[in-house]
Amino acid sequence: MAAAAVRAVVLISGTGTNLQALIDARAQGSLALELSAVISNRPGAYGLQRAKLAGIPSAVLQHKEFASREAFDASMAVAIDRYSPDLVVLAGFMRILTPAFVRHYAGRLFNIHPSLLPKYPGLNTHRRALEAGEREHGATVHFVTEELDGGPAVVQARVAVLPGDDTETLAGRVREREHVIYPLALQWFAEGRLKMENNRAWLDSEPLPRHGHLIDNLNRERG
Ligand code: NHR
Ligand code: GAR
Repeated sequence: MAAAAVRAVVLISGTGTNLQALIDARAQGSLALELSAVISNRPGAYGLQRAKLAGIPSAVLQHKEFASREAFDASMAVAIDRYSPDLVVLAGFMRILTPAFVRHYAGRLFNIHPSLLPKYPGLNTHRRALEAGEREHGATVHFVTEELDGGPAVVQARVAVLPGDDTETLAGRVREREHVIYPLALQWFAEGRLKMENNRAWLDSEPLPRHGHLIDNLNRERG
């Protein structure tokens, strides 16, 4: 008998290019995850179209329609748990999650954040990195904990900041790497190789470095 599929629910707020990267990785056979559902807090999110085109069920829960973050998160958990997922994937999801929600999915809740964490948690990371004159920037896949963008890192991709970069060009270069590292990290989880324990990420029973497994593109880009 074939092993039961590992099931993921993906949460989005926007364009959904990371969702698309997961859909494509799955189609190419490099990601052994069933994408069970996509949930958006914004009805106009283009990622909902991507889900539809890929034949993935979707739902919209608008945070504005709830009296509190707690009420929104509780409804989301109900919507998610209908699909009995093994993991929950934040892919450009823009609402901070309550401690109760995060605890409910502890060890099976992932985010991709557009910075080299622990640098630049929170919003507007590309602008802040440019303003600080950083020569390197990137993205980090991490386990989500109650500490915003502070959970254990799994994979980090570094890109060069190039002369003349603006937030758009830099974000584009980072996003291209996001589309590589998110499927990679989630495939490790799907294979049962990746765990969170003692606030640390473990791959094949070895602790990962604090910044996660590093994928470097600096030299290639600087030429
Ligand atoms: N929730 C917890 N508890 N822990 C994390 O690490 C989380 C999280 C929820 C989302 C993604 C994160 C990112 O990668 C993420 C990580 C939204 C905000 C934010 O300030 C900050 C970080 C992230 C996502 N959101 C505003 C809020 O009031 C709303 C902003 C908006 O709607 O545009 O929730 O960057
Ligand atoms: C990505 O760059 C992701 O890292 C970032 O938003 C973009 C979503 O793009 N996430 C956050 O900033 C979370 N607060 P996408 O919708 O095309 O995947």
